[in-house]
Amino acid sequence: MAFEKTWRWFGEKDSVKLSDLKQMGIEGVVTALHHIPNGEVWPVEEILKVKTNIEQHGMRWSVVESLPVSEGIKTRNSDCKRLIENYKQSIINLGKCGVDTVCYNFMPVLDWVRTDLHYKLPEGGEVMFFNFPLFVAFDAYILKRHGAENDYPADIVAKARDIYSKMSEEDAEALAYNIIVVTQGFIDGVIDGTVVNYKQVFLNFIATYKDIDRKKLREHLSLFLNDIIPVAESAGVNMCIHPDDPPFSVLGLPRIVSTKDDLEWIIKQVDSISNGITFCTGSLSVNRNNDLIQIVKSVGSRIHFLHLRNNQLLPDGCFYEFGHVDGVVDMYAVMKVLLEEQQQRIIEGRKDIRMPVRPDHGIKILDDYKKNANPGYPLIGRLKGLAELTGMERAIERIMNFK
Ligand code: DNO
Repeated sequence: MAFEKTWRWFGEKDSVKLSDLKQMGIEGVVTALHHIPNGEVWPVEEILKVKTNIEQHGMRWSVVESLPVSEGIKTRNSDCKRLIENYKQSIINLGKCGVDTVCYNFMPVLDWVRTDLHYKLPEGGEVMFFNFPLFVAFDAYILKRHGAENDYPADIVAKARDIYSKMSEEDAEALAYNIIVVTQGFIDGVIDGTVVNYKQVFLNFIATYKDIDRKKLREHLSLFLNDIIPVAESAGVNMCIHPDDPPFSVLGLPRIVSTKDDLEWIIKQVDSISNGITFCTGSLSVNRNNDLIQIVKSVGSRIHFLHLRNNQLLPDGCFYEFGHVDGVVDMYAVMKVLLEEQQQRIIEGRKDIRMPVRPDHGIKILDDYKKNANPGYPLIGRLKGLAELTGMERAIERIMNFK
């Protein structure tokens, strides 16, 4: 049957054009209304404009990535009610337009985080790197977050101190800018390039979590799910939460979408197909204890969207992204168990058998150097990944005699 092949597209400003995607064998587009400010309703007319444009290019709008969950919902501040009403209305509007899969995340303040956006591989490609001690140096000594040293293991803090003592002021500033602004701006994070005093603004956001621990954040997620999932269900929309990237606490903030246990807990909060998961191999595999096969076996029936990519893991919590089928993720085994899940859906006569997949991130190679793509989203590197994944998928289907 094969998964629906999709591609993340950042709208008209993306260096890859919609008209290019068909040539690449793409069936569905993953995008968002990036021009609507975080927390505001996505109007039907705006949704339809994007949808029609995609359809005129012979594809479908497969997945919304992301409909951002505002900080006010995660912290349940005084604006929470209005924000949730707006969120519901956006889901209703998407459903009306026939856009039926919505990816979101519940990571406090920061979405994904990397310390180096241009790590050179010996072969000449470029990937993104997360250096844990360097990240701690950012938190404790560049950002100077109060009490940061107590939030990380002592040996990592010692390494962070050493790294910081050898850092130039320019490098320190560039690191902060990459973490707070560059990686977050294009995905509609809390801070974009227009904020002047971004380190202070970032610290202010972190401070709003001072009374929110893991338990409290879970409570907030549960309340959110209980509010929005019934609405999504009647709108015919499947919500799918994206795992934390990386899947552990950073900046002293709780992260609650990191493990099999977390995912099992989430789907139990509201027993509905609409309460689903984005299965991101890159994010989950950074925790060596996460057994991706077991995760699919446990929560597979609620997986609505696949992000496939790979990592190389290093000591001290460090890792870098790598080729889609090479690295710590046994992509063959993962692909096989996901295809089995799809077969199961066909047998059960479920409607959601598309299981949209996108090659997540990619190695910057060749002509990618001439283009100005968002970090992690080079054209050729991702296309190579898609080709590798598709080949693997075809071979498994043939060997397994899948329909
Ligand atoms: C990064 C992405 C994430 C993802 C969001 C989903 O490249 O994988 O930013 O889109 O977490 O809400």
